[in-house]
Amino acid sequence: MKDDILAHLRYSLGKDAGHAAIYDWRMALSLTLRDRMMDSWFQSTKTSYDRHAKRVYYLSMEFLIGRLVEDVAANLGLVEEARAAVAELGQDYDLLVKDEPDAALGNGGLGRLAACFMDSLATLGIPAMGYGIRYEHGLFEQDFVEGQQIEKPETWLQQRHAWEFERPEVSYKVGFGGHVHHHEGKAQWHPHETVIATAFDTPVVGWQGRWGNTLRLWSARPQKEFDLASFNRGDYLAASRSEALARTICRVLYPDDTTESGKELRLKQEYFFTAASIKDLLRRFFTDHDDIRQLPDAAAIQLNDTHPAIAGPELVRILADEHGLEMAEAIDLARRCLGYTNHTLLPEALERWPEWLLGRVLPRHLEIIRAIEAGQQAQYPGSPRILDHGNVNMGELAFIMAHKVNGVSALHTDLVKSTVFADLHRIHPTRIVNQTNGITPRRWLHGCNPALSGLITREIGEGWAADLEQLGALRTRTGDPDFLRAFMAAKRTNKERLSNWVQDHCGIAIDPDAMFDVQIKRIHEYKRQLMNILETIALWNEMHANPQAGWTPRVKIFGGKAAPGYHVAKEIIRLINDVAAVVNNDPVTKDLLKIVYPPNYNVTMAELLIPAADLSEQISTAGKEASGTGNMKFALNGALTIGTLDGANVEIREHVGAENFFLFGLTAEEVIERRSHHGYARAAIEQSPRMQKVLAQIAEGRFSPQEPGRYHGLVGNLWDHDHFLVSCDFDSYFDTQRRADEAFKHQATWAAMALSNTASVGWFSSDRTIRGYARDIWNVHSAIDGQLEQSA
Ligand code: CR1
Repeated sequence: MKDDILAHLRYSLGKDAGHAAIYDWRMALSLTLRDRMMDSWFQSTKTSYDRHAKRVYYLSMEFLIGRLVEDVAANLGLVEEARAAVAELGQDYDLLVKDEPDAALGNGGLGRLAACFMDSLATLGIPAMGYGIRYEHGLFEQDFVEGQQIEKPETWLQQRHAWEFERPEVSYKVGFGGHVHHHEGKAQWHPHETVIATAFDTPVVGWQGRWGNTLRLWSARPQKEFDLASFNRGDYLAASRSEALARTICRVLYPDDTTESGKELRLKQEYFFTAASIKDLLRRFFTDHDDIRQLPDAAAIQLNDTHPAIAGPELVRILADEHGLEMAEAIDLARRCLGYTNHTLLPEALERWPEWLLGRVLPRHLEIIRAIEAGQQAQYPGSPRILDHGNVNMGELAFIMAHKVNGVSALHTDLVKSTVFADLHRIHPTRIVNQTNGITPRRWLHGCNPALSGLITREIGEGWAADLEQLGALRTRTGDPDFLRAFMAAKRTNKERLSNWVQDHCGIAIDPDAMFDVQIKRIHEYKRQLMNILETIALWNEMHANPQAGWTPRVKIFGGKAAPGYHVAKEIIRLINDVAAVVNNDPVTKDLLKIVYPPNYNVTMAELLIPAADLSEQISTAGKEASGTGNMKFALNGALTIGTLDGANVEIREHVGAENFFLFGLTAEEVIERRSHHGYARAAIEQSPRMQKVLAQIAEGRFSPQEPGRYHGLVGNLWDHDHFLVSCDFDSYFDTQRRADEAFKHQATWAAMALSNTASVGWFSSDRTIRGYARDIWNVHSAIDGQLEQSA
């Protein structure tokens, strides 16, 4: 490996060892590891072709990949060898690992889920391809200036991306606008603008390198490089018009998380990558088929939320306009290929495009959507409308064009059936299925927590990494004091690692013996970071008044970004930072309470924080969090959850046992009931002196003395509206936190509870999730024997 790294340094980077910068070394190491993926990758592709295997095509606007060096090295079993080779070359392996940009081509859970799925598909040996967009700028970089979030462009592609292969020959035209020509019952779309989609492939090799799939990300380039005639006339702007469209299409990831964005550019992004992906999979299909009617036997196309929902009409367009199928048959055939995953019930997140806009950008697709609508209404009169009040409802479109629709946790799926898609569910009672989310144990235990995974492997062998339910064997160790001590020692190692990092990066000294209480996720009202900071203030008040009362010392850790246009979320960020500035400087509570909010939370930071957490905050308003996946990562790494009965919390609690989970708050049903009472927030606050005091302090400017009125709006909204019921759950949240304090004082019992979590969440592996999709939705098989037989 050492020789290979040196060869790459010389021949791929053009450097000799004496002049190489850290970037060069990291690239040389990455390319060396990439080389070692090739045999498995080629062999997998060949096997898929030889067997005419049905493939999964996972269409997603987001893949939140993070760093890859260690991930690849671990999957190939090469970590020790790589570390040694780098050391022999006089370099620091950990520094090289840290030099890699965190590829943030996603916003949050939806994008990270797609990345975990790619890992599991490869590990299970399921022939699959992920399709997405190669954004030039990933999710913005967050900084805090005077406690306020500011956004800076992210620049991961300013340096070469080590893992990808550009495929200039894999290019397709994607059109926009123009008109439709109808002649003798045939339709022909003549787009007005065209861009070229070019593929960039990243190999994704699963555990132990047994199988490799491809993540194919599309980049846009202009059809004509530039218009030389215009250029020569001196009209430089006209000369580069087509270039401008192409560049903007894959310029940035939209930073909205669960909010709809009505931007024409976003619609173009969605169509761009969907159209290229469908062309690509059809080209592959025709290499070994000649009858388009066999497509459902060869391709399972999964729509990750509605973002690629235009795949339905696009496939119908190709089948009808290019292959001459009757419209009804085309619709039916397309449906048999398509599955749709719903990730949220928030009404503001359900995509709707103005009909005029969709018609202008995709005129033929609008006609097809009308045909789909007409077919549905003819067969099921009174069915919910796709076209409605001048809008195109992408949720209804995706539902009607999919043979299976799935939610992402048991509770969420029930709510999908009873709320957003209630009427469609009545018409199609077998279409909606549940597939509870999962996480890859390779990155989220083996990779990020060497201390704990080493201990587990010594205890039960290493089979757990590919069969996470083997962790169940650890349940018998909850009564073994030696093992519990070792388990807590691993936690302690991770807490020390984090404490050092916090000291270096935030300048805050934290005590590894304190309880590390962590809430990391996008900032959103429904996720209730606001309730967490209010509880922190209440706790601080009581600690300050009575510092000798035997408190459990706490470190409250926050991480997460707000969508740039989401004003309230940004106010919450500022409040957390303002409160931190006051609390962290209080000499009375200095050994009892600290608040830490490092900026720019991302996958890499999650890998540091999660293994060090004692308490996992999963406190959303019940009925609002579709699943959550951070909740699974924390439990797997031995944190206890404080949480509501929301999303996958419900199932996590069932697996770990009620006695090992700090439950509080209203249920989803109670939330709905409570909202029907006029003035519920005011009534709740009036019954809580503790909350009243906190709100008064904020409103009086206790945390913003330079600008006492800074949070009037935020506080006023809690009294008068409080749509997410912070007021109603506050007291039970506070009390439950004190129960957690008590439990933490008894470290031996705490250890047993924490171990019960690790031992009981094997079911939340994304391998189990993917087995479920393979069986219930895709009807695909593993190319590795025995891989799908485990429970799904
Ligand atoms: C949900 O909010 C879920 C992920 C992945 C998010 C979260 O609860 O875990 O999806 N939804 O399923 C989302 O981003 C656009 O919607």
